[in-house]
Amino acid sequence: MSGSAEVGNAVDSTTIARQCTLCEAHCGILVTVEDARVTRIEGNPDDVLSKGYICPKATAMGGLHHDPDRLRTPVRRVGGTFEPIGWDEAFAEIGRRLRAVRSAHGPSAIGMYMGNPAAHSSSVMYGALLRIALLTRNFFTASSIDQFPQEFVAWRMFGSNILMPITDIDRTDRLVVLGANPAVSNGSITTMPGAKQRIKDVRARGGTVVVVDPRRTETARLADEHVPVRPGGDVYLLLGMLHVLLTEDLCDERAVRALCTGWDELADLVADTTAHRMAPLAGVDAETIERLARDHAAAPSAVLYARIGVCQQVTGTLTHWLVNTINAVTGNLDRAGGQMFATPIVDAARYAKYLPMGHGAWTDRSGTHKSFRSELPVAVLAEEIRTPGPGQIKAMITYAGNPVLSTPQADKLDAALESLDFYVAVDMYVTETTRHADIILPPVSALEREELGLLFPVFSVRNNARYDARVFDPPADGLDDWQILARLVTELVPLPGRRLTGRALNAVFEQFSPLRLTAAAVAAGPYGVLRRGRKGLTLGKIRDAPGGIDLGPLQPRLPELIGTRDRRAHLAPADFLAAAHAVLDDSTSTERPGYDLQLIGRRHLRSNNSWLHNIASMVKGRDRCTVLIHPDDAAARGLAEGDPATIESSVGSIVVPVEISADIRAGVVAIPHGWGHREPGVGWTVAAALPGANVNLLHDPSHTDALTGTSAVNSTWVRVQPVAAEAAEAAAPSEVDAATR
Ligand SMILES: Nc1nc2c(c(=O)[nH]1)N[C@H]1C(S)=C(S)[C@@H](COP(=O)(O)OP(=O)(O)OC[C@H]3O[C@@H](n4cnc5c(=O)[nH]c(N)nc54)[C@H](O)[C@@H]3O)O[C@H]1N2
Ligand SMILES: Nc1nc2c(c(=O)[nH]1)N[C@H]1C(S)=C(S)[C@@H](COP(=O)(O)OP(=O)(O)OC[C@H]3O[C@@H](n4cnc5c(=O)[nH]c(N)nc54)[C@H](O)[C@@H]3O)O[C@H]1N2
Ligand code: SF4
Ligand SMILES: [Mo]
Repeated sequence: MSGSAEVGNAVDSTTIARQCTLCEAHCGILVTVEDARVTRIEGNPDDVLSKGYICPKATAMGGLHHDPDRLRTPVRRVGGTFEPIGWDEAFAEIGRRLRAVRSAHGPSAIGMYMGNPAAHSSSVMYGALLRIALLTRNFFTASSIDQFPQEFVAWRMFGSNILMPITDIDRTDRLVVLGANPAVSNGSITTMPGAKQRIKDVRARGGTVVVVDPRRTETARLADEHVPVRPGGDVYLLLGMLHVLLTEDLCDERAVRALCTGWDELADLVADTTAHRMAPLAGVDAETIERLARDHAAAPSAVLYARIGVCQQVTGTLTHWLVNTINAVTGNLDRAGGQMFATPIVDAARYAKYLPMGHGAWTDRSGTHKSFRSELPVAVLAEEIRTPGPGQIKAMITYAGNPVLSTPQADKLDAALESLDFYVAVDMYVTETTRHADIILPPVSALEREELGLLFPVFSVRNNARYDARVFDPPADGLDDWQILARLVTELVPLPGRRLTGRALNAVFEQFSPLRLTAAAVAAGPYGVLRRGRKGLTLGKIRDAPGGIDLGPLQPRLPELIGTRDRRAHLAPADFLAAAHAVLDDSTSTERPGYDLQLIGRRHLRSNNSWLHNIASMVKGRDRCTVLIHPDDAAARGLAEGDPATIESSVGSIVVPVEISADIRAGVVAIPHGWGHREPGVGWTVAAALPGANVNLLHDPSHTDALTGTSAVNSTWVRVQPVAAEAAEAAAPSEVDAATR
C-alpha cells in the first residue's frame, strides 16, 4: 500500500485518502481496508473541493474492486465462452491479427471507440497515442453522444474546444440550469461535487435558482422556479430571451462590442424572435420568457448552465451557442459569478488553440457527417462496420466503452460487432459490447492505481490539485490501461531494434508512465517549481496533502486564453446564424406522424451509465428502469402504475414498467439509459438478474445535431401502450404503422 496518503493506521486497519473516480465530481474519499478488504468508504472532510461530500456510488469503488465477475487476466473467446490466456500470448495474437487487417484493407479498416471512463484516468494519454498510431479515419468516442456540441461551440466562439466555460456556481447571484440535473449528476463540464449544497447556498446568500427542464427534477425541487420546457424547445426560449435583451436595451452594448464580435448579426437574427412568437415553440409562455431575460440582465451576476439535456438534441450546438451568447451579452462572460475558465495545474487550455480541430478533414462514407477533433460521430459506427466497400471497418478496438448500451439503434451495432474479422476490448467486464470481442484485456482496478488527474481541474469550480493514492498494490502480473494501450501501440508501430516482450517492455514504458509525465508537466505548469521557484508545486507536495491543495477561486483570463485570430469572442459564427434561421423557418421537422410522445433520458443517484448495475448495493430497492409518464397520458392509454408498457419508436420497441408521476411534463416520457443486461454471454451476474431494457434500441442514429452529428437522444418521438394492446395490434398493423416504418 502507498503510505504517503495514509491518514490513519490502527493495528489491523489502514485508511487511505484518494478520490472516487466514477464521475466528474471526483469526490475525496477515505478508504478503510481491513484484512485486504475494503470495509468502509467515507467522504474526506479535508478534501479541498468536495469537503466531505460523497454520493451513494462512492462505495461501489470497493464493490468493483472485489467483484468476482471482474476480469483479472486477459481472456480469449473460444466458442461461446471466454478462457484465460497470458499477456504476451494475447498481445502477439492481437498484433498479428490487427496488422493483417491493416495490410489487407488499409489503416481505416481498424476502428476504435473510446468510452467515458477513459477520461477518468490519466491512461487516456495513451488512448490518444493509440489513436494516432492507428492513423484511422474511423475513430469514435462517447463525446459524440455527450459534449460535442459544447466543444464545437467553444471552438467557434473562443478558438479552442477546451475553452468550454465553467459555471461559477459558488459566487453567482442567479443560476439558471437548462438540461442538467446536477443534484443527481454532481455537475458535468463544471466539476461541482456536492452540487445540491452549492445550489442551496446560492439561495441562502440571497440569489435565485431557476431550472428549465421537461421534468421537475431533483435539482428543480431545490429551485425558486421550475420552467417545464418542451423537449428541444430551449433554442426558441433562448432566441426569445435574446430578443428581449437586445431590443429592450438591457445590455451594455459598448462593453460587449469591446470583447466580442457579432453584435449586429445577432440583433438581426433576433429582430423578430419575440417572446410571443417563440412561446408555443418553446412550450413556455411569453411572460416567463420575457421575465427570464430581464432578470438575467438585472442580476449583479447571473449564469445560464446547460448540459446534456440540451446537447443531445438536433439543436444541441445552437442551444449551447445561445447559452454562452446570453451570458456574454449580459456581461457574465469571464467574470466572477458568471462563466469562467480555470487555471489548472497543467494549463492545457492555454495551448489547445494550437491543436488542429480537423473539422471536415474527412467525413463518414455516406458524406453525412464531418470529422471533428479527428473523429466521426458514433451514430455512424454500426454503418461503417456493416456497409461493404473501401474504408469499411473490419477490426475494432474498444477501450472503456459499452456502446451497445450507450449509442442509438444498439441492435445494429450489436450485430455489426459480431460480424468483424477481429475485435479486441480493453475492459474489465464481459459486457453487452465486449462479449463480441476475440480478446478482452482487463486493466487493474481503480483502487490499484496511483495518479494525478489533469482533466477535471480544467473544469473545476475552484482551482485545485488532488492526488489519487493507491489503496492496493496491483497484482504482480497486472497491467494498467496505459500499459495495455502502450503495448497495443508497439504491436502496430514496432519499436526499432530487438523485439522486446513482457516485463522488459513494461520496464521501458515505466520511464514514460503518465505519473512521470504528469510530474514534469506540473513542475512546468502555472504553479510549478520551474515557474515559481522553491514555493512552487511538485508532484511530491501534492502527494503529501491527503485532501489536495486549494489554488483559489477562478480568475478572469479569457484574453490570455482566447484562440480566435482577432482575440475576440465570436457571438455570431455564420454557420450558426444559418442553422438558427433554418430552425426558425421549420420548427416541425423533427416530428414523426403516428408518434405522440417525446422520449427523454434520466439519471439516478445510484447508477453511472451502464456499468454499476453489477454491484448489489447500487441496484437494491425498486426497479429503476421504468417509463416515467404524466398521469393524464397514462390514463389516456389505460396504463396503471407498474403495468408493463410497450414503448415504440420508428426504429425499435422495448417493454418496461410504467411509473406515473406529475413531475414530468404531459406529452413527454423519460427512460434511463445503460440498462438491458439480458444478452446471452454477458459476464454480469447481478446485473443480468435485474436487466431492465436498452432504451437505445429506440433512438434513431440519423436523428442528430446537424453541426456535430451528436446523437439527439433527448427528443425521440415514441408511442406508449399497454403490452396487451400492442400484441393485439401486431395482428393487424395500422396504416400509421405502415407509413412510418
Ligand atoms: N439514451 C442515452 N444514451 C446515452 C446517454 C443518455 O443520456 N441517453 N448518455 C451518454 C453519455 S453522457 C455517456 S458519457 C455515454 C457513456 O457511454 P460509454 O462510455 O460507451 O459506456 P459506459 O456505460 O460508461 O461503459 C464504460 C465501460 O468501461 C468499462 N470501464 C470502467 N472503468 C474502466 C477502466 O478504468 N478501464 C477500462 N479499460 N474500462 C473501464 C466498464 O466496464 C464499461 O464496460 O453514454 C451515452 N449514452
Ligand atoms: N448519478 C449519476 N451521475 C452521473 C451519471 C450517471 O449516469 N449517474 N453520468 C455522468 C455523465 S457521463 C454525464 S455526461 C453527466 C450528465 O450530467 P447532466 O447533464 O446533469 O445529466 P442528466 O441527469 O442526464 O440531466 C439532463 C437533464 O436534461 C433534461 N432534458 C431532457 N431534454 C431536455 C430539453 O430538451 N431541454 C431541457 N432544458 N432539458 C432537457 C432531463 O430531464 C434531465 O433532467 O452526469 C454524470 N454523473
Ligand atoms: S458524486 Fe458520487 S460517484 Fe461522483 S465522484 Fe462523488 S462519490 Fe463518486
Ligand atoms: Mo457523459
